[in-house]
Amino acid sequence: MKKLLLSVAVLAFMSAPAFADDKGGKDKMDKNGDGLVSQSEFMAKQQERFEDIDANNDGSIEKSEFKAAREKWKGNKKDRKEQRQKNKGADTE
Ligand SMILES: [Ca+2]
Repeated sequence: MKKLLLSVAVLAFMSAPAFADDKGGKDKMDKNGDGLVSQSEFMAKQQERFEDIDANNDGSIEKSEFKAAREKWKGNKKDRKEQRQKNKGADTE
């Protein structure tokens, strides 16, 4: 049960930012530029995310790796928010 919950949490974590990055997640995943994200394009992105989270490259995500990735993502999200606010301030000056 614990593994199932962790798997669901990992999937939610991996999927959510896919559509929320600063360069438009959908466009970034749409490698062939047809305006659609195919299953293979989507899964390729998820594989990339899995490999990012699996810091020791053992093919499994441990709780500590998940936590570290989550903190990194939170930091990146905060940086993007600050950058947007800076850009917004520069536009109004
Ligand atoms: Ca690992």
